[in-house]
Amino acid sequence: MSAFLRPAASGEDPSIGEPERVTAQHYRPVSSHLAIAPPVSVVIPAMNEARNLPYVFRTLPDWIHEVVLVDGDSSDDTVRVARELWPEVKVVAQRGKGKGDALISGFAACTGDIIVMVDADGSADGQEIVSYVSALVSGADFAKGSRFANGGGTDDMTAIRKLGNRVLCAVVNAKFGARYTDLCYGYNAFWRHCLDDITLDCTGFEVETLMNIRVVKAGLKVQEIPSHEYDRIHGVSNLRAVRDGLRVLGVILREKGVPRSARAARAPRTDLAARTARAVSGGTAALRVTIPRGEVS
Ligand SMILES: Nc1nc2c(ncn2[C@@H]2O[C@H](COP(=O)(O)OP(=O)(O)O)[C@@H](O)[C@H]2O)c(=O)[nH]1
Ligand SMILES: [Mg+2]
Repeated sequence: MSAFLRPAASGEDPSIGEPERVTAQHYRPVSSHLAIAPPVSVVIPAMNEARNLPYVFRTLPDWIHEVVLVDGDSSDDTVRVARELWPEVKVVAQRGKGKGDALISGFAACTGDIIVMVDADGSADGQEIVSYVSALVSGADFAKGSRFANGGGTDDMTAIRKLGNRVLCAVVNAKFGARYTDLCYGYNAFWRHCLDDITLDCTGFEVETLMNIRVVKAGLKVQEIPSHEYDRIHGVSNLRAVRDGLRVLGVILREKGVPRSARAARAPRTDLAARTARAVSGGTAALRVTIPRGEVS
């Protein structure tokens, strides 16, 4: 993986006083890809994932601005382990139920300009975050993980889940004019401003589908990121293929015919340079998640 570099601070330049000859030694990496680094919040919904968290945190890059863990009333040591592994972790105690509810609470607690959604079961490799962030700083509004884009993959999906995901993805593409290769995948990232356009109002595993539909309806620029989903390390999935597949279908049917938001109809969209400048200077946009539904500690 190529490194993107930034100039070393004064006093660190090994070639002061010599003719200019730029080499990698003159630079310190910001990350493996990035020359600019907006503050990145990672949101981790977790319900009884204490045994998996060491694997998850181990892969997170050290340039992350903050980690927000949304605890779904875990009966194991999820919160204690998270605090041990990442002492600055922001823990949100989820008041409602469901992954969607957890993510909405987590988004509300984020202070970064970019928000990344990462599962707590060890299926997501935090080293991929740089690819998501790269797409966002290069102009995408929403970086959507895909296990079925070229370069992606999955070890974690049963045949029935693959089939269901494929059919539901085809329906979304046909109904909403999207060109997705994956639909129900939890590894995504976006500029915070996207939340202004996709007010979220769901509680369960249908949350990713709802987001994927609403970003298209809002006219946001979506880029798929090839991603590999590993097997959950310990425990079993909370998802039930039929029950949750029907919930996803329900969302797709309900969303059909909902008018594009007024903001989406407005063109042109926010200028990238202005957004990037805002991000680099640490500015934050207003966040439209109306009810903060968890206690942060
Ligand atoms: N806080 C919270 N997290 C949840 C809830 N349901 C699922 N999760 C988390 O969401 C992530 C994905 O859930 P998982 O059971 O692995 O579903 P799958 O990846 O679709 O098989 C995991 O990190 C779970 O711990 C919930 O109700 N509350
Ligand atoms: Mg999982």
